[in-house]
Amino acid sequence: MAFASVIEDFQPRNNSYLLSKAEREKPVLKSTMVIPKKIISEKESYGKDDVLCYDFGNHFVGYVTMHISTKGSHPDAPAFLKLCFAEHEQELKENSADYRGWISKGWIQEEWIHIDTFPAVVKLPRRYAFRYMQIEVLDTSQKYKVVFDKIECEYVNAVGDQKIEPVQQEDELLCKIDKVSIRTLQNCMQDVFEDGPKRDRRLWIGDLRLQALTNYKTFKNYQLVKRCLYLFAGSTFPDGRVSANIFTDGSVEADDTYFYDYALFFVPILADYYRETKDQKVLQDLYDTAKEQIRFGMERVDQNGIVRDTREDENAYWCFLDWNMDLNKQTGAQGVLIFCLKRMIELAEAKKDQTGAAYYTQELERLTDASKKRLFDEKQGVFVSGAEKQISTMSQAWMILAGVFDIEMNRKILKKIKEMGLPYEMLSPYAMHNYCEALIVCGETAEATALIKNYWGGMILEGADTFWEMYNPKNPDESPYGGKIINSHCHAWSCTPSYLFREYDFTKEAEKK
Ligand code: RAM
Repeated sequence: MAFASVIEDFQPRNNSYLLSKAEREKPVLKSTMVIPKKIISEKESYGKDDVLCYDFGNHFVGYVTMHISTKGSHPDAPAFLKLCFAEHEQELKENSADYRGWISKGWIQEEWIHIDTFPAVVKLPRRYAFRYMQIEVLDTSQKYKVVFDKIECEYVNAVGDQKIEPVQQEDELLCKIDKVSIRTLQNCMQDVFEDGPKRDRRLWIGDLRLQALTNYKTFKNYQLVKRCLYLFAGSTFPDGRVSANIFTDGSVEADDTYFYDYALFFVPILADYYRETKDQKVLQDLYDTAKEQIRFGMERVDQNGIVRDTREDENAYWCFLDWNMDLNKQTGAQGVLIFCLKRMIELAEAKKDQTGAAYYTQELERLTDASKKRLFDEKQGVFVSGAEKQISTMSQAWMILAGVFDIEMNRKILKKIKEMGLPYEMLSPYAMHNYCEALIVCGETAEATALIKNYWGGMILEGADTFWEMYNPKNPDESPYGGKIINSHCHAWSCTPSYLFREYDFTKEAEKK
């Protein structure tokens, strides 16, 4: 399994003007020193086969330094240590040697190190995302043991100790969910909005859309969003398509992965940024990139006004939507395109591009009508997707978010899909967010609240300090990669409860009844 076949000799198209603007917005990271809250061990000095674990009491991202001395005779051999960093306690119980998944085991946060000279100050070169740090002493010698005098971590992120007003919620669990959401977002705000500070530690555009929205309601760090927009526009596929993610380690380079929905999200991200800032210069610089993404999106629309389904040369991830491999993406993709066309009209109007606005409005109508006519199954009262006419929750969610029907009809669709037992399980907080927002725009805030308490609250019950990239309450071992040890437990696309609580009026439904 992989997202896409590797494109040989892929050369991203880099635009030095846009990339220099991205560089200008690069944040200076704020840092604080933190030390463990407790140590799980009773000993003072450690020799062969001893294990100890530090609990930092919360999730941190940063650089660890160990101050180590010795006890006994003069060290006559190096100390040999194995270090494991875990975001969640459960990770410490897993054995990395058993991992056989399809993405690199290089992401597993563990090190084997030798220390030759004492006393030693060992500053580990890698940045870790963790709460727990376990040290296994593989060996010292019969003549000496090691003493860990001090372990400390330089905690880094783009926002530092900026305090966020807690959301007005009486409910204790909802307050906790809000706090954990904010911590999740904060720890992912580094040089760029990272998807997860353990993995992949880079800028993904589907994640960015939700991070930016939550950021506007909390940290209000416009500079970082601006930087990320310029990065996506500044390094693209050679034909101008926006890549699903960007590497910023060393030189800036677009990855050779294209997702239909992700590229289109450039449009709402720019439109949201413009709504927030009214920054004309950014609009001027990035309008054409947004236009291009709609053009590529429209290229896939057939003469009947419907986005074409998976082609022979593509796998299930031509469009992302969620990690559920069985999901047919056609109708979801159509919903995303309509959703983005609406936002493109907004951009065209802001840019005073009348011809553009007229064209997008006409296409919006064509695609909306076609969706009603060809993708909606009157008999069953829901949208269907693909040749197999698959009925999935994600298809309904995106058609609702796209506003293909009015609110009354959308409520009926929601009712139907619930009666059907929400087919094609949502596996990620990302998909769950989109379903949740669909409920809210239909006025079902009580139900959305219950879902947030159940789903995000479920992670808290399982000990989350930050929210995860993947959570399936029915299958705790769920991993899209073929091994849970590689999953990220601080993943920004799961931070959206803090956005939803502040964007929508959760008392509305109660009043209506
Ligand atoms: C994962 C990343 C990211 C997501 C993509 C689809 O590998 O962690 O969060 O956007 O896949």
